[in-house]
Amino acid sequence: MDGRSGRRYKQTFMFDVRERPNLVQRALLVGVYQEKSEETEARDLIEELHELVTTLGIGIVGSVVARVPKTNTRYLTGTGKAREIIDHAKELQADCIIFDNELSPMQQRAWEQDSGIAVVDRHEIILDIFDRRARSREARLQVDLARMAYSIPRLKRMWGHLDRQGGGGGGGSGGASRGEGETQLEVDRRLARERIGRLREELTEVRKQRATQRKERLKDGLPHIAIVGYTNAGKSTLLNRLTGAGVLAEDKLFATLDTTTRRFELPDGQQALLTDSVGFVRRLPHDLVESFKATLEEALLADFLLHVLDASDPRVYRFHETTLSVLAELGAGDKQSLIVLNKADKITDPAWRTQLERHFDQAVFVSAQTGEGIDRLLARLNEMLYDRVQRLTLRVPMARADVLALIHREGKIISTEYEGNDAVVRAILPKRFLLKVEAFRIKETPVTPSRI
Ligand SMILES: Nc1nc2c(ncn2[C@@H]2O[C@H](COP(=O)(O)OP(=O)(O)OP(=O)(O)O)[C@@H](O)[C@H]2O)c(=O)[nH]1
Ligand SMILES: [Mg+2]
Repeated sequence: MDGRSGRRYKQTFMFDVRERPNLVQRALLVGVYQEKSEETEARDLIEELHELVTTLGIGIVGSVVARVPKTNTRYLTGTGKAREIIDHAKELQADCIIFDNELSPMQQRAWEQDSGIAVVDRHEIILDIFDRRARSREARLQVDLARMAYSIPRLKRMWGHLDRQGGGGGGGSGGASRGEGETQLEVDRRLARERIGRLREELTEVRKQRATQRKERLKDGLPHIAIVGYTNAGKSTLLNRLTGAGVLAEDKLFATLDTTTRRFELPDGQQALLTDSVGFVRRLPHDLVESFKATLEEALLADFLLHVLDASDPRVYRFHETTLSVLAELGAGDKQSLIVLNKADKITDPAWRTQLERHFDQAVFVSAQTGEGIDRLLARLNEMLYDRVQRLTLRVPMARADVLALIHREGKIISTEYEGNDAVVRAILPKRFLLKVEAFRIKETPVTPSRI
């Protein structure tokens, strides 16, 4: 019974491109800005919205970027501009207007009433993309929660929309059907709130499991590196390249909505953990950031970040800034990080490479796809984690197989010589194991990272 009512929701709850792919096919994109200085930004954002909308398989028939010196509560734009945009949409036979700006539920309703077609905003488009991509239980719950939070204040609009669709033939009974709609609306709001409560409970459970896994990992004391970056930068491909994890990597926005952590080994033999997670985009809806906070927070818990950028894309500086601002929003703005300029194999213009080298002077160029530059990246990681290891010489009696095994397992052996019943081992060992081998230490040789 319960499951069935859940499904009914899914079908009627919100403007749902996923369930009704033929509902909209011809979208007009609209972006408005207030100050003259915001024009370039507004055009960039429309370009990004273009990509997001295309991801959903919706065709785009045109786009409007307009300056609106004073915002208006009813439409966001002034009445004249709204009329103009609606006329333009009609001319283009658009069946949907998609706003880059966030519309309040009231504004959305006003636009829909006046244009007679569906009107949505960037927020809803991103929610729909996340909805399509969510696979794991946690991602599913998080997306559902964000959708619910978005939908509650908009329920009226949705029912209005359906009423209009259903009631096309019986024009005279407007008053009665509105009364019915209102009752239905109340029921729906209550059900939606109950569902939010259930989703939160389930999420708490799922997160408990994750916290346990994290605790297990922390026990090992391994350094933890998180990969962050704009969506489609190549984060998952890099994780796969470094750790051999078989994470899905695709030429799609938001291919990854989950967190994957794998162990890998650095050239000096020390092990580290690497986490891949959700990509960022500009104006990531607040509800999504809220409900994905637990996933995104993996980045906060890492020792440092690998900030991956698609270096072959002319928008790379913007991608960089977007990621920095999302990190700041999450409270990870000041975390130590290393910039990885990925997709170096796709850079054809040497001047572009030089420009990037100047701009990101500490960055490492790599191609996660071909493996180019990966050695350099690993060497840099080694340097960054240098203070976590110790080079030492140990004299270990052969009978202490446990100690020899520990060095083998956790560190890197540089040489072994046998003297009587002892093994004299020169090795690099993570500092957290020093206590265990202290009794066998004979001398230390300091070493600079470059000699590792
Ligand atoms: N040419 C080239 N393509 C790459 C490289 N790295 C990744 N790609 C491609 O870029 C696309 C996106 O890669 P992903 O690894 O899925 O990117 P992501 O950053 O994990 O993306 P999201 O999970 O969507 O945020 C895929 O088609 C990859 O094959 C690279 O070094 N060179
Ligand atoms: Mg990914």
